[in-house]
Amino acid sequence: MLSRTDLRSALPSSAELRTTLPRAEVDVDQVLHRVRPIVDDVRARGVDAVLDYTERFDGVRPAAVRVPVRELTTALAHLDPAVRAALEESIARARLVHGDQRRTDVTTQVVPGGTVTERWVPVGRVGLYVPGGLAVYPSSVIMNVVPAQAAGVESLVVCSPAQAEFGGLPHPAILAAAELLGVDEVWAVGGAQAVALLAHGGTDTTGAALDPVDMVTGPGNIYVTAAKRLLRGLIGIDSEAGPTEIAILADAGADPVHVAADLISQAEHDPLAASVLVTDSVELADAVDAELVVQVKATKHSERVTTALTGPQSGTVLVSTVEDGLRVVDAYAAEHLEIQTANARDLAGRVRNAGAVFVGAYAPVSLGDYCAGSNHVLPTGGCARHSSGLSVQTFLRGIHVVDYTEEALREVAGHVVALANAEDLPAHGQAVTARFRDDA
Ligand code: HSO
Ligand code: ZN
Repeated sequence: MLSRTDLRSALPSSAELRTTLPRAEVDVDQVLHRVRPIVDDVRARGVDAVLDYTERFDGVRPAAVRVPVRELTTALAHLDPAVRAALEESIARARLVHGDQRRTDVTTQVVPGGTVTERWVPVGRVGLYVPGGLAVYPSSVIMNVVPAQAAGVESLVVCSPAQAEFGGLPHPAILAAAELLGVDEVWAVGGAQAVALLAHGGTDTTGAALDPVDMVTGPGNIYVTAAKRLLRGLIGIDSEAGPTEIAILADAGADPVHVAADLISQAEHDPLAASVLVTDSVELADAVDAELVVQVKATKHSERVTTALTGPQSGTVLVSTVEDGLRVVDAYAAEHLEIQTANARDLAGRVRNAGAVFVGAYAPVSLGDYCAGSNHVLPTGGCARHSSGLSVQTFLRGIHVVDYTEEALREVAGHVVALANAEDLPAHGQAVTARFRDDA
């Protein structure tokens, strides 16, 4: 079922691997020209423009875009108790992990009387985007809100598309999750228009104000990503989210039933999702293929899964050793990487590039999606080579506080002047010497 790339005779270099390995092509640039007018229109016309786009794209024109707080309470009251319990467990585990990520301010004494303190200050106001689309993601509300709250972000607003079948409100599970997390500002808006509204602010038909945010995080479709790209700078963003990816590094000892199930689990998100198996065992590759045929037939979203698994972004990569496999998955830099080999823990400790690593037979990606405590908003498209998933750090800025006494400045003045002159910026040096004019 999966196409095969055979790298057993020779392993390409990392740079070559990046272009050899299956990967989805998502060209955000190609939709920028359609998204720019939407962003401009929302800046000019605010909520009126938002309502026009919501009507056009989501097929509903809500009476108000700001969701009344009572709708959040109602949604939680009607939530299936089993789902509520699961969300609560997910929140508790995520709070444990993200609570441990908090930073402390560090003061370094550079010289006697001269210190630099790095102060970690949370972003003031953050907009969290929760997509609609093929699935509903209350779990993503958790994965965005928990690190922001743990960082100390004071003001949080959630945006999620208005849904015609819920009378223009976002999906009730999203509202219930916001309520569970203590977020009471939710706006029923999705797509590029949501990012534009968050960035520029606006006033609802009811008079409710959406204050502009400093940062927008959370995954979305290509239009949301394009809007984030256009507005980056005015607002901070997390990394641009592409379709989800799973890579599994497995040897002959892996269970093909588990491997197939995990490949399918992420393929279920999106016809463009990538499922990649890297193995040194042809027997395992064959067994996984056979198992995929059986499991895909039985799975609910069989059509979507088949498209994803047979697309050019998915496939099996055959390598001659697990060590070569490690090089392959490092070059691929998957959003999610499972290691199902002997010594999985050891290998996991040596991985350089992955959004998150899942160790051994009992840590499937879907555990991480919901209930491991880890974050599931992770870098895709190879961005794991340079970026991390959402964490407390995403929502903090380190501010250097420079504190020098007269003596400490005097001691280094000559060096400042020398560097200033070398850069032909003598006024820089004079700003220091002006303080010591009376010195001989
Ligand atoms: N696997 C997705 C997250 C998710 N899965 C949400 C289920 N719900 C991207 O990491
Ligand atoms: Zn998932």
